[in-house]
Amino acid sequence: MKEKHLNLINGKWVKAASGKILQSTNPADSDDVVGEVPASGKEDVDAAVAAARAAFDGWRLTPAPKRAELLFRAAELLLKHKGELGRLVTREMGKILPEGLGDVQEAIDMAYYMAGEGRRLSGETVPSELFAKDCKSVRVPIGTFALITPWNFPTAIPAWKIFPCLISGNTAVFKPSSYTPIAAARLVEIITEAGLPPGVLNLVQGTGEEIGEYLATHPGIDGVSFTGSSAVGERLARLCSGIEKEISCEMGGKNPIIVMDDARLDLAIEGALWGGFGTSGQRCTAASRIIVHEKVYDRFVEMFTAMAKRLKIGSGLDPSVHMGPVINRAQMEKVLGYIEIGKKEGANLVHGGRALNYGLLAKGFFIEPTIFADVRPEMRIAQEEIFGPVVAILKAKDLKHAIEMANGVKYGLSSSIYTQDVNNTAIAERDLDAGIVYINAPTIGAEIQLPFGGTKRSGLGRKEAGGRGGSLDMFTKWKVIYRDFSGRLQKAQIDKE
Ligand code: UN1
Repeated sequence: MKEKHLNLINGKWVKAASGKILQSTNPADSDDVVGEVPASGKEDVDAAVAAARAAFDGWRLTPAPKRAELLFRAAELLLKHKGELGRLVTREMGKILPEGLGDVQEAIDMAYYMAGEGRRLSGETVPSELFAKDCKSVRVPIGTFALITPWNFPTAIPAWKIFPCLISGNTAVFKPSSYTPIAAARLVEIITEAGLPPGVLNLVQGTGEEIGEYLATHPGIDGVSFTGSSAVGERLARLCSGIEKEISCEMGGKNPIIVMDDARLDLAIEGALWGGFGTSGQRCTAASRIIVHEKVYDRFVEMFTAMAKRLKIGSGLDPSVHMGPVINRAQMEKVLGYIEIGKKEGANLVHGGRALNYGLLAKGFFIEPTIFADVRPEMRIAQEEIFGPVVAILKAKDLKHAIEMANGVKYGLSSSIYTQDVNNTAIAERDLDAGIVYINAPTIGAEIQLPFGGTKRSGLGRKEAGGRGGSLDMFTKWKVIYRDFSGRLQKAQIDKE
């Protein structure tokens, strides 16, 4: 069934002004057209930004607990539609169904969590040094945000942005990836069923080339929250600096799992398979490097390869399948290109390496789970983000050497260590230069109630998701209020009594 969806501007579902459309297809079967959406242009962005700006005052002045009621309702509606939406995520993006459902669950979790923030959003009240005077800091909304999201988490990442943005009292123009527009459209349809006032959340579908940069740098936009490639994020950050726009970018990763000689190898292998090949390696948190202690290196490579050989590849809707396709032909070619680079660099291809283009699989973009052993840290396949099912295994002499290699890349999003030694865990926790450190768990699976984001070229600006240092800092600014009720002029730092 082909779905047709529209843009949402000022509470109305509308076509692109040009009437153009873009189609979304199933990466497991390119004959399966999932649906179509408007291919928006600049005038559509202008209309959405104007609507969001017009809605700002009304929304800002709506008490946060009232805003929260709408978010609670949205969470309940998402829960009701979880099965439908999860299947759509799988059909449009390719990840296996349990992951599609997990994607939606992450959106639901974020909706409930941020709804709860409606009764917190707390600042500080502190004493004044002066008589009959009080002081407090409060969080206030920033204005109208551009929310620009990738295709690998078609509902979770939009939810990471939409819910904290709205609970804080901002309005939004949401531009999802043009590869997963249908899941984004359904997400917005479900959220707006909760009864959001017109203009608070607007949806503009289209390509990054056509409208991404235009939206991010639009004079009516006060802040930008972007998740995607480092190249695009860094470009947007450069463009936004100097034009008074808040910008936060979540970008790439080259996330390592360290496996020590005292690790439980069965656990480490299971974790590496999930971290490396889950979502076909298309997570910014994917475990694309496994750094193994030399004492267990050969055994690890042998056991890990044996397990990877058992992974069944196919449509994510087939319950017997472990790994789905990559998102599209361009991504498949990019990944295959990196596999060639790995071979040329002299890494040892121990498993996989090919596109699976026979039978039904030929209609989709399937790549074998691919493992390179004996990878040296300076090789491109150990340095650059591939965003596909390709894992590089490196050999370490000891923990210090392992951490050096783990940190020796330009990224620092997620990291992990498998060890049974408490001292090793403490050293890894202290010295891994990454936004997230997992102990005896792979690099994927961050929970929404903690900040999400990385160091170095993995992130710019504020972090996403919850907790102290999370996205409320991205979507609010601090205002400090002093109130003098002494009835006279008091001078801070100067008055003596
Ligand atoms: C991403 O890879 O872009 O931690 C986000 C995880 C997920 C989110 C990943 N909760 O793997």
